[in-house]
Amino acid sequence: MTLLFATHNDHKVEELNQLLPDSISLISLNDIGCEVEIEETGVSLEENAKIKADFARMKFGLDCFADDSGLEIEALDGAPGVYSARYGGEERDMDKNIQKVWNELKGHQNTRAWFRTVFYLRLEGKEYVFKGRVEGSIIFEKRGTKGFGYDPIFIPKGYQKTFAELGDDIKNKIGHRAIATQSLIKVLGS
Ligand code: ITT
Repeated sequence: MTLLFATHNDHKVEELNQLLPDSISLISLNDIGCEVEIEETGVSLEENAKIKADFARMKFGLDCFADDSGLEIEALDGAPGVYSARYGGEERDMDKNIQKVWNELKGHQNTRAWFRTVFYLRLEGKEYVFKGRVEGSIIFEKRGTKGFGYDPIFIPKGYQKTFAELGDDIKNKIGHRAIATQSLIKVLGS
């Protein structure tokens, strides 16, 4: 089956393509030439995932799903959270986003953090929500070149390296989207 993934983030598509069986092929908003920036006006990952999936369903009339994810830091009361993509400013610059995390976290002993994702699936008139979460901690330097976003400053619990050092093999086993994808696969029935 072909499923529309309502995202402009090619890193997410690449991750999901590695996780899904060959019988499910994804097309993204970039693949179908949709350049519209969907306004993520929700105050939670759940709301934004729904906004993105509903937009794609209305515009293209296809079964689809969307993901909204974010990094949540305990000492910052869950920030950047739903604002992860724009934490350092509207230009969505990851260097600025990471610098802001470091500025805000400076002086805190507690570096505990987690990534969280919410998938919202619209399939054959039904709606489904799947969630995934991975625990870890923040470091004050960037390490590694794999992955994307906050991966170079996030060390998952039980490891000594960042997601950007560990790469796909580990992230595809323990990552937040990997966990949510297991539930997605069950519903898609493959
Ligand atoms: P779409 O909305 O088009 O799907 P996006 O990049 O804007 O793409 P989100 O709204 O879900 O995605 O924003 C989440 C941000 O959180 C993203 O830009 C990254 O900075 C960060 N993030 C999400 N998942 C991540 C991951 O697995 N590793 C590192 N950072 C991640």
